[in-house]
Amino acid sequence: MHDLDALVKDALAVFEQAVDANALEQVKARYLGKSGLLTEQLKALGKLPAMERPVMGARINAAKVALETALEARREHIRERRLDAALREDALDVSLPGRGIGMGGLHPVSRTLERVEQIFHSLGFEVADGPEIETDFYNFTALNQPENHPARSMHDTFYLEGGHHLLRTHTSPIQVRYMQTHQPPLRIIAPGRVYRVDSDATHSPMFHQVEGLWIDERISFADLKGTVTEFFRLFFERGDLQVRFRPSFFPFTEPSAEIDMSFGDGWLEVGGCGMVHPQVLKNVNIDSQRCQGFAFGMGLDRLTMLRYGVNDLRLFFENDLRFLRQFR
Ligand code: 2NL
Repeated sequence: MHDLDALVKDALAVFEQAVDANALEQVKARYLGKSGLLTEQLKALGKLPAMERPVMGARINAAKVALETALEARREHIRERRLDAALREDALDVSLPGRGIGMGGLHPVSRTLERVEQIFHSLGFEVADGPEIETDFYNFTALNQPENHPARSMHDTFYLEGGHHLLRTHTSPIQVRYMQTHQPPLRIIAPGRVYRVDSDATHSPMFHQVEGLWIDERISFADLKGTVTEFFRLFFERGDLQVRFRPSFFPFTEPSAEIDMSFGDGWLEVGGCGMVHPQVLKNVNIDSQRCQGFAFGMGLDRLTMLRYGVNDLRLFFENDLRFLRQFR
């Protein structure tokens, strides 16, 4: 008798200790399993005198019901605890502020390009485009560049495998293609990436250029000076900016000049220009007796450095957000 009460009391305590479903089924077997403690009591019933059996049987059954009730209660408790834990795990605090979508911005060189396009558009120029991979003809031959010119060497120009194609070294080929498909009057700028074998603080193997071209029946060097001067005054927002044209040489223009602008006490070279060489016009089937015009070229990266006071060209191509964010 006493034995049975103690057994029930023990079992209830042990069930309470079980922390998960597995542990609970293990301890259940210890009492209610095939050779569990309570099962053994039932088996022993047969050995009791017949008179004692009904009373003892009823008591054992009551103990069994008590254990099963306690087991079910504990199972339910464990289930609830598991659900609570899962809910807590997945909980999200809907009151937290969102992470936000990072605001992008234009690269400083892109900002310069947009500004250059806007200014030249106000002066009546269209924007032309073309491939970065070019042939020898469009990059050099059409531009009156002699076969043995040093710019054509592998030391200065990136040639593709096979040697038939190259990465354009200036945006002039855009203008050559445009002249092949359009007759004067034509007035375009040709901006884009260009490539040269060169790399230091002031030279990147890839950089950006914008060239311009205006061809009609009587476009003169005076038009060149007026257009280029007006561009630099608008770009740097200085109506008193001085621009000077210093004699120079390019195979594709005659006469040719370097473009300098006033900067502090001195001058800064900001581009090159000239009257388009008659041979270049002949190469694209424009009548050089009837038409003439000017061309110019300048570096977009250089313009950007001057406008924002950046002293190392490489900063534009390292994609360091601490640098780029300053231009938003
Ligand atoms: C410079 C010099 C220049 C040109 C580019 C050009 C284009 C054609 C015909 C004739 Cl299709 N000329 N372009 C002319 C003179 C100078 O660029 O210092 N660029 C950064």
